[in-house]
Amino acid sequence: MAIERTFSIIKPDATARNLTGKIVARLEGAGLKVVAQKRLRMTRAVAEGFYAVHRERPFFNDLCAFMSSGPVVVQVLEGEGAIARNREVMGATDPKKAAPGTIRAEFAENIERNSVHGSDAPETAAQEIAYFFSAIEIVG
Ligand code: 3AN
Repeated sequence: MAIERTFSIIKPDATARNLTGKIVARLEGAGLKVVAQKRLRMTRAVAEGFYAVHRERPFFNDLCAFMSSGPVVVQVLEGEGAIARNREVMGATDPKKAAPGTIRAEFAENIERNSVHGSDAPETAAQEIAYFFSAIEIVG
């Protein structure tokens, strides 16, 4: 399988509980390498731009309010099949459905406050990485 890059967010519910290191350890343990990382607070407009694809969904407003409610850690992860690997280690969107041992099963509070984001396809990974990082910030 090819080496890929994917985009990851450690969400405000996780930073509020000081779980950044524990989540990074899970990602690294799954064979993913952190090749870029920064902590920031999204404005409402930045969150709305990031989640524009969900604009028509009933949870869009709450999701953007949550994602701009506190600090996040945005990351670029690199590894073999990184996009699928990251989604495996994250677990299902709804922590009640997430497999045991996954980040969401262990740490997520509910379907919205679910601790991590990970890109779902190569096209979205490229878009999401470019939304937060410039090329010189990513060092493999
Ligand atoms: P995933 O992050 O697992 O790819 P998406 O892309 O379907 O899931 O949803 C984006 C984010 O929107 C989720 N991570 C979650 O925070 C939120 N979300 C998704 N579905 C719901 C829902 N039914 N109710 C509330 N929030 C949701």
